[in-house]
Amino acid sequence: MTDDELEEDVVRAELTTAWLGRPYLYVPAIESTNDRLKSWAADPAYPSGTVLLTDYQSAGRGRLGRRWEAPPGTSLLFSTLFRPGWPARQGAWLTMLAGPAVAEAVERVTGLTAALKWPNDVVLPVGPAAGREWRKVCGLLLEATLDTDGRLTSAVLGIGLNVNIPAGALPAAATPATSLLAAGGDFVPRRALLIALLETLEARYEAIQAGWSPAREWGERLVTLGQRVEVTAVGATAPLIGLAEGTDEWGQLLVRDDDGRLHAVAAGDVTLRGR
Ligand code: BT5
Repeated sequence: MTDDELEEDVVRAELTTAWLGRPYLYVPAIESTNDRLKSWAADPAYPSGTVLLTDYQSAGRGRLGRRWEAPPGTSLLFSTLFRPGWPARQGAWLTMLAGPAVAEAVERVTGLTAALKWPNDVVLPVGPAAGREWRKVCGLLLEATLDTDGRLTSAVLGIGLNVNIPAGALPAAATPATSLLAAGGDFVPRRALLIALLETLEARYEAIQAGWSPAREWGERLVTLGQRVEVTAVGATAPLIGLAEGTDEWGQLLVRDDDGRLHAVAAGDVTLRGR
């Protein structure tokens, strides 16, 4: 048994959480953990907190029909089922709690510094403080189902975290990719990282249930804020260029364009254009 194995018996033996990852389900390979867990979401036999993890996805997905690529056995690729019952717009909070949870687990286990890029990336710094670049180490994919009252009956949160992908095997991507191995130089035991991540996720979800908002912690980790950005909003015809001034309670990015108008962007892609 190595500390990199993610099979059910070894993970269950070390799991420290109360309900997140219970059950914890592992398959060696699958099309997409999000797709499979979504197909199970209507079945009440799968409780809130169910985790499905794999070592390889043949059809891993990003947002908007994009692909998520990772060589077998190199990453954390998993999805978690939640049954929040929250109002629809609060759904963004699942992404907003997951970003800081991933960043904290990465920092705790590897000692690296992690940050967030709006709306759904975890990034690592490259290069000196002046002229620093950010590379994507993790992507989040949230897919929710609403009931007729507009409440979130179920939500599947997918996490793809590049752990031990060698620098030469990183996928070519719009936001340049990195892995914990490529950034830190050391092989990272995936099981310790997974256990830490399930803990940080559970703690934040429970804090929300107790009345906490993830907006502030999330906003504080966003490298996007204070930057000149080009935002391609979902459904928009032309990109919006301006200063990313802040975010609101529901995760929308507030961008001041060059005419001084403030725009709230709910979903889209951002390119950082420097200060
Ligand atoms: C995301 O989408 O970043 C969400 C990724 C979610 C993946 C997880 S893995 C477990 C679960 N099951 C699934 O099927 N998916 C979830 P988006 O922001 O659209 O970014 C996608 C883009 O990131 C792609 O178009 C590539 O440019 C780039 N990309 C692909 N693989 C990557 C990787 N391993 N590391 C960094 N960037 C990558």
